[in-house]
Amino acid sequence: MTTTTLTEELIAIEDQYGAHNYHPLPVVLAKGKGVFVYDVEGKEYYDFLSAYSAVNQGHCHPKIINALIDQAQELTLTSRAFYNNKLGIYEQFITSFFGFDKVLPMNTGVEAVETALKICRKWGYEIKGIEENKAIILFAKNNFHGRTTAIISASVDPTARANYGPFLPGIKVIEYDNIPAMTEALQDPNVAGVILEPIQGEAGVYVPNDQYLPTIAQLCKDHNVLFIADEVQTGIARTGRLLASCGNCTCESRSKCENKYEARPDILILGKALSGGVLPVSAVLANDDIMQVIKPGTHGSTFGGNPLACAVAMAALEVVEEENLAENAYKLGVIFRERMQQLIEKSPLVIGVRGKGLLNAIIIDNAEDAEMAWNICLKLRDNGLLAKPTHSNKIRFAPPLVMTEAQLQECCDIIENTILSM
Ligand code: IF1
Repeated sequence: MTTTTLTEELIAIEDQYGAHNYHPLPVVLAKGKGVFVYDVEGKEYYDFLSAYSAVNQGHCHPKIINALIDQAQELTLTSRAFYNNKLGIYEQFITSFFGFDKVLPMNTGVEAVETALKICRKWGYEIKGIEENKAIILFAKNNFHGRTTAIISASVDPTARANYGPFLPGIKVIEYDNIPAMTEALQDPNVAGVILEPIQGEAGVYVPNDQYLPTIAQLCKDHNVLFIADEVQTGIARTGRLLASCGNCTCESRSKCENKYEARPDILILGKALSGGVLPVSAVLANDDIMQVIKPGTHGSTFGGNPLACAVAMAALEVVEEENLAENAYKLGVIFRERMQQLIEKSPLVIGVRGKGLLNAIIIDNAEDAEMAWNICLKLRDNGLLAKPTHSNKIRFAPPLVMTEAQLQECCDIIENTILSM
C-alpha cells in the first residue's frame, strides 16, 4: 500500500471531480500572506504569478480583508433593483481615482470587456451613426480579453477557439504594435472602436513601442472611433504606474492618476487587483458623452456593484495609493530586468527578458527541450518560488507589488541559481 501525500490526494480528487480546463503546476496551496503562499505541507513559496496579477496588494491584505469582514456582517447584496449605501460612494471614489465621469460596475474581467464592447457598439449606432448591425470593433492579434464566446471570436489562439463556433461577427483582428496596419483598418467608417491591452499579457508580456498607445489614441480621435484600454491585467499599478495607459506619465505620484494620461482611453476596463484578489470585481469607466448610451434595462448583472465588492474595491485602491505600489513596482521592475539581463549573459537557456514594472517574462531557449520552461518552473517550485510558463517558452514573473527590494533580490538569486543548475 503506497502512502500518498495530502498533495497527491488533493490533486487526485480535483482530477476526478473537476473539469480539466487547466494544467496546474503540481503544488497545492492552503494559505497566502503578502508575497508568500504556503502549500498543504506548510512549505513557503514566493508567489511570482499573483493569481495572474489579481493580488497586486499581496495575499489577504489586512485592510482589504477587514473591509470584507466588516461589510459581510452588514449587507452583501441588494441587486440593483434597489439602491444601497455603498454603491454611490464607491462610484464617486473610483471615477475620481481614475479621472472619468462614470463607472458601470461588473464582476469578472471578461464581463467588463463584454460590457465595454456593448457600450462601444451602442455608441457607434446611436452617436456616431453607423448603419444598424454594421459596427466593426478592431482587436489586436494575439489578444487575450477573456473566455466568453463573443471575446474568443477575436482570438487567434486555436486552443481558445477550437469548436466553439459560430463566432461573433463585426470583429477585425489587426497586427499589434503596427501603426500602418491600424491606420489602414481605421479607414472603414463602420469602425466603432479599437480594444487593446497596453501590454499583451498572455502573448508573453509583449510590450509595444513607446509611441504605439499614444498614436492609437490619437488615430482613434482623428477617426471618431473609441479607444478601449483593457487594463484588467496591466492596471492597478502592475506596470509601475497606476495604469499602463498613463504611459510615461509625469505625475510625481505614480500611484495616483492626475489625469496626465499619455494614451487616455475613451473606455477603461479594470478587474483582477481592483479587489486585491479577494472577490471578483470589475469596472468599465467612461465619460458622460459615451456612458449616456446606457439606459435602464439596457445592461445589468445580479452581483454588479454589490456592497461587498464596493467596500473591498475601495480598500484595495486605498492600499495602492497608501503603500505607493506603483512606485515600488517601477523601482523593483528595473532591478528585476537588470538581474535577468545579467542572467542572459550567464546562461544559454535565457535568451530574453521583457516587461514593465512588475509584469515581466523571460524567454527560454527550448530548442533542446520543448518542456524546458515547464521544467524550470518545477525546479523553481522546489526552490521555493512559484511561476508558470505562458505560451511554451516564456516564463511570466509577476510578484505582488508589496515585495521589498531584499525579497526581490533573494528571488532573483533563486531564479538565477535554479536556471544555472539546469
Ligand atoms: C484564463 C493572464 C490570460 C486578461 C485581460 C480580460 C481578462 C483577462 C487582459 C478576463 C484574464 C486571466 C484569465 C486566465 C489566465 C489569465 C491570463 F494573461 F492574465 F495570464 F488568460 F491571459 N483581460 N486573464 O488577462 O478576466 O474574466 O478572467 O476575470 O482564462 O486562463 P477574467
